[in-house]
Amino acid sequence: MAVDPLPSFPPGFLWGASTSAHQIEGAAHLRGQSVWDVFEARPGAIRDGSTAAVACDSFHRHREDVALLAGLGVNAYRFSVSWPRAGSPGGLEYYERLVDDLLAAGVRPVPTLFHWELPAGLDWLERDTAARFADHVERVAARLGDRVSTWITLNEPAEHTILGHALGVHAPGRTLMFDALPAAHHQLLAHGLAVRALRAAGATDVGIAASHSPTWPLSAREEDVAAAEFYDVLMNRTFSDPLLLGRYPDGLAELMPGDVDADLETVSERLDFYGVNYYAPSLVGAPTGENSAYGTLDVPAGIPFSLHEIEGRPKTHFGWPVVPEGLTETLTGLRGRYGDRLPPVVITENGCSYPGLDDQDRIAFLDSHLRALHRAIEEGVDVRGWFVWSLLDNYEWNEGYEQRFGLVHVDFDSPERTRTPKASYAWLRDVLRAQP
Ligand code: IFM
Repeated sequence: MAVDPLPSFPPGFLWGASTSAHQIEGAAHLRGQSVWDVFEARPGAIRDGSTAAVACDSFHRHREDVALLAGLGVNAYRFSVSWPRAGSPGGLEYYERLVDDLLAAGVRPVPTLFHWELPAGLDWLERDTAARFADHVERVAARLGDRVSTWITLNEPAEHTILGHALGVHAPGRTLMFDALPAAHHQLLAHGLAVRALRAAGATDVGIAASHSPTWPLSAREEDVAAAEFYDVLMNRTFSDPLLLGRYPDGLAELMPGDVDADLETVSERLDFYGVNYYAPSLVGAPTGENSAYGTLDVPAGIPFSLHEIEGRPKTHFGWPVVPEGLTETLTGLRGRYGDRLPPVVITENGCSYPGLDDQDRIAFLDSHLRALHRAIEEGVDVRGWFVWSLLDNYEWNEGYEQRFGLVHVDFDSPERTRTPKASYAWLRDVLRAQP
């Protein structure tokens, strides 16, 4: 464990913890179905065969979660509003109770309006889904807007597009490969419409949570560099360029549906902050003709790149390499590429999966990443906050309950879903107490 105290972060820094609705709420019988409920019923879709029907049961136990946040000493909580729940009787009341309890505990609520649980029957390949999302956002903002100032539109449209629509390992389980791109465009359009709807409802602090993985070429060989560039475009810039520059990387606009130029004006509505989810860099080479792997994800042969293990680094339980300087690189890279078009940044997710209550590996991970974040600030990147992923062990999508990202252990075998703070919880609490 590191012993040097962490450097001080700027005054007013947001210190938060993140979760998402489908991963923690449970109470599936009290909301409409989402594409994830449908996907989880497919044999073999979820590694441990589980579902999120109960998960951490936060729907019934959110007061315990709020008490844990208060005890941790964070000043913000990023949760998500489930679209199917918000459209079900009693759904918005649940989020009102959560927001009221957070405010009473001195914790800023930071809701995300879409974290992958699309209502069953809707489809991101359809343009109309973007307008339906804007309606959902309007309804939620009308109900919570008097108490919520900071909003996140979408979580990781890249992962939802690629894992869910191109590779089929996430819901809705489509394997469309490059034909999945319209799902990206419609999510981006939905984001832009949501920004407008939130501003019309009086919101003044609106952002998105986008995943970013610095892409390292396997070698200096031309074909590896070209494959890495392709991967960077696909995973990062297909989303960040339209959001921040109002245009797609070369060659992509032609593949998108509709009046793309007009849509891009909506997509690139000014943001108050840009949320970055950072986990690890990607080492990318020319295609090998074989399947390749990133952690536990198989990437099929036949796509124009291959993914490679980053050697010589510790790995999380998920198999992801621990590379804190990748966070500094991500942030300085974003500033370099987007310059003044990059709004202040908030790290909306950063964390790791490890088993056990005495999670010294997680402490080392978080310590090194906070130092890397501070280096980016010293190098001039305007970073306003950091949210750990995650407050609780939770339902890790197609991995089920096997990957534990929480500062707080959840006993998924107990009817009470007993919560037990891990060593990392006490560590982060002490770090936050020492901040100015
Ligand atoms: O659990 C997920 C989260 O829902 C989105 N970002 C990555 C996390 C870890 O895989």
